[in-house]
Amino acid sequence: GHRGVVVWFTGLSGSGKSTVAGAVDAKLHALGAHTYVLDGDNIRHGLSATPQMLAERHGEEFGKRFGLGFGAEDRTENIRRIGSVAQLLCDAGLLTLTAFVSPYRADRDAVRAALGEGDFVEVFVDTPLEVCERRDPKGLYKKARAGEIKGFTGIDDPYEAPLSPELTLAGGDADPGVLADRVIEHLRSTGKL
Ligand code: GGZ
Repeated sequence: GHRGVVVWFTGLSGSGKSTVAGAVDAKLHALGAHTYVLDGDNIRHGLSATPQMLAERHGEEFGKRFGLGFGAEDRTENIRRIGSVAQLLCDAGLLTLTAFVSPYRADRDAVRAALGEGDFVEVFVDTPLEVCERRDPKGLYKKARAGEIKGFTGIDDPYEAPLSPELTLAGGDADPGVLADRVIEHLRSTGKL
């Protein structure tokens, strides 16, 4: 048995955050741990839906007020909402994994402060931009280079790497399963598992 903890993956788009978080989730599940993964797939369609998505359901004005895009304030609010949900899941005793770019150090540090040291494990998925751009699973880097997407992290928007993450994974050409094992080993060695 374990108490709740938040394992917070941060890194560029295409760095492998979601893949590694998913692999950790599967392995921990097999060990009988109670886990939950928050990522773009379940958050940016719901809690942090886009202005356009909300406009369709509730009108233009509503979409503008509560929808979130990728501007600096929107990203900060996205991370605040996710941090808050992660804290609730953690309080409920779940081993919570989050996979968001979360490019701003201050936003991640605010989540750390809210959770308290010990309950927040920051994992920097340190994959070189060239590798992320070569992978380009959704073709977003290509669009960003072409100027079709403005403010794309790593291209024309900043990414502030963690200064002292609990764990750094060199995500360049490593197997996601091997990286997942390193996360699990960290949780074990620090008594969180
Ligand atoms: C960065 C963007 C952008 C911009 C859309 N910048 O590879 P993906 O597709 O699945 O990961 C990226 C995801 C980033 O959403 P997050 O909620 O993780 O971002 S943040 O923590 O900054 O709030 C990418 C896609 O959404 N995407 N536009 N401009 N990534």
